[in-house]
Amino acid sequence: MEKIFFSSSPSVFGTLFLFLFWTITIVDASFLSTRLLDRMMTNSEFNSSKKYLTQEALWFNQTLDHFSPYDHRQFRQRYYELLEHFRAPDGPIFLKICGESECPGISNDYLAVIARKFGAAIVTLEHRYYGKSSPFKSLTTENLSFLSSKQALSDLAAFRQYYQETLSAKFNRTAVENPWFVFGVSYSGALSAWFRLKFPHLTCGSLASSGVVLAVYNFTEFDQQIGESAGPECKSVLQEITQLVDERLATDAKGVKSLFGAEELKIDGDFLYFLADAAVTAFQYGNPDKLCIPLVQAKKAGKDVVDAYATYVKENYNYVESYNQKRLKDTSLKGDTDARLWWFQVCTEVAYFQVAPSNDSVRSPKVDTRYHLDLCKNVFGDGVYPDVDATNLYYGGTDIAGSKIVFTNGSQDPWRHASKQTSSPEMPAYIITCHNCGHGTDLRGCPQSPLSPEGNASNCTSPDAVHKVRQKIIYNIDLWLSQCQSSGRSSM
Ligand SMILES: *[C@@H]1O[C@H](CO)[C@@H](O)[C@H](O)[C@H]1NC(C)=O
Ligand SMILES: *[C@@H]1O[C@H](CO)[C@@H](O)[C@H](O)[C@H]1NC(C)=O
Ligand SMILES: *[C@@H]1O[C@H](CO)[C@@H](O)[C@H](O)[C@H]1NC(C)=O
Ligand SMILES: *[C@@H]1O[C@H](CO)[C@@H](O)[C@H](O)[C@H]1NC(C)=O
Ligand SMILES: *[C@@H]1O[C@H](CO)[C@@H](O)[C@H](O)[C@H]1NC(C)=O
Ligand SMILES: *[C@@H]1O[C@H](CO)[C@@H](O)[C@H](O)[C@H]1NC(C)=O
Ligand SMILES: *[C@@H]1O[C@H](CO)[C@@H](O)[C@H](O)[C@H]1NC(C)=O
Ligand SMILES: *[C@@H]1O[C@H](CO)[C@@H](O)[C@H](O)[C@H]1NC(C)=O
Ligand SMILES: CC(=O)N[C@H]1CO[C@H](CO)[C@@H](O)[C@@H]1O
Repeated sequence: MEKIFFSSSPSVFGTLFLFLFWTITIVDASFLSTRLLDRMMTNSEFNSSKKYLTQEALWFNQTLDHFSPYDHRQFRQRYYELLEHFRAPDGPIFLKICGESECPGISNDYLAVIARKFGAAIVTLEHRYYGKSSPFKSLTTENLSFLSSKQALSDLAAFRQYYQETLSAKFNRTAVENPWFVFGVSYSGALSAWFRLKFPHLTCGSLASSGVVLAVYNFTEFDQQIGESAGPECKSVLQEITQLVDERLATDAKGVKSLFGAEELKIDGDFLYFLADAAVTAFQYGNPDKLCIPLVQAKKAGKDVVDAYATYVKENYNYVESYNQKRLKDTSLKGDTDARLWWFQVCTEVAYFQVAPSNDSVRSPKVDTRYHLDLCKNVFGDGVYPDVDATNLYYGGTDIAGSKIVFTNGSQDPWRHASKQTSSPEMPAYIITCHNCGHGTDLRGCPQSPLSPEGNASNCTSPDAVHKVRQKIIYNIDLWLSQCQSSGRSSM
């Protein structure tokens, strides 16, 4: 099972070159790194039951519109800092980018282990609009016009300058820069890569864990990957369930929805999308057996597979309301705003429409392009649809012309088809291959279901696959930080 792909042929040269360079210059540090890491991972000091390392919010005055010459409005943006491991005053600063959800603190994941090793401070900035960083008290479509990845990247740049100045002032230093490194998982993994692309002078390098840098309109590979990750047996049960549910929707919609505790989903597409996602998350977050074993068992025992799936969904996927378009239209800041905000980004910039492929799909064929476009229009109004070509033109998609960016992916993660999966010079890509390796496994371990930020590599079916990629990550951070420091600037 365990297989690590290093680089595909066009990129071997680049990676090899870096490797040789590094062996000559800082070989001692490398062995130290590995040993230290092993010791730390077995160290009981690393309290994995603690969800957040800090939840003490700090605030920063951010510019609302980075691209207007005359709009000088500001809003309060939330951030966190962790100086516990910081080797003052010269240590590196790890900027952990928060993505498309509320950011309640600095989570206790593998990044904390790396930070300790490098004597790094960790700072994290909540994404504009999410959580407590909303510029407006009402999230109308008009008020969402400053919600974009471009604005978010400029937020990060402005924050990076502000924090550097604050830290320098604290230590009475002038004209000195600490070396920075940026990190992110998923959408924030894409932001991490794009930050290094657009602001190479502000960070020594970037880790884009499951970073979805390619905007995809009809994202059929997503459903195909679910089928592949499930394997033939589980896949065919999932397909049977889809077919039975589609039939029951035609005859007794209310009954089948209530079986899943989803009566509130009046639009059939919302219901079918919810059912598809409930299965997706099992694979995305590294818990395939929890879903597949009971389904396959039910099938073999001749039981009703729809009932078996309903049991799974009700026990493990309690997110019905975020699929309800009626709720998605709610513009108030009360309750959970994440779903509305992310759909806005989906409907304007990145799409990733998780449509059923025309053949052999796991999800219902009714989850199609039309469903997504109708949702965008219904929730946000006329004229709101994603221009993925413009997004890919701006960032380059998988042809991103960056440098010093590590891309990592999990073998069972459906999102990896929107990430950069092949190495290129100065941008190594690694895949973690194992039975429950999903989204962000390098930082979060396995399993992380349902949706928890922690994780423990010893719970992956191949801890060694995770371990090897983690060593590669450390190797790259070490290398790029040292190049940054030796050049006396935050970038080369
Ligand atoms: C990870 O999980 C294993 C087994 O569940 C446990 O023995 C180990 O202490 C955990 N490691 C960490 C770092 O939490
Ligand atoms: C780990 O953190 C949890 C939650 O903060 C706490 O209850 C527990 O006592 C801690 N354990 C250790 C060994 O420090
Ligand atoms: C942010 O702006 C407010 C109002 O203008 C001001 O009172 C506050 O001191 C500013 N905070 C920071 C951190 O600059
Ligand atoms: C935008 O939000 C503000 C409150 O922050 C509200 O007063 C205003 O009406 C909203 N604008 C629109 C067009 O809804
Ligand atoms: C910075 O300078 C101030 C004023 O000279 C002094 O009080 C403070 O202790 C210094 N801080 C550090 C960390 O050196
Ligand atoms: C997406 O799929 C729809 C429906 O199959 C099709 O009409 C459309 O042309 C596709 N768009 C792209 C950009 O592939
Ligand atoms: C449809 O899917 C089946 C099963 O995976 C496959 O055998 C067949 O070749 C596919 N047909 C097309 C047109 O892709
Ligand atoms: C690891 O697996 C064990 C046994 O299945 C489980 O009890 C534990 O909660 C898991 N740990 C994590 C961090 O998921
Ligand atoms: C770096 C790496 O191993 N990339 C692989 C990720 O998965 C795709 C599809 O299976 C391969 O084509 C890549 O080589």
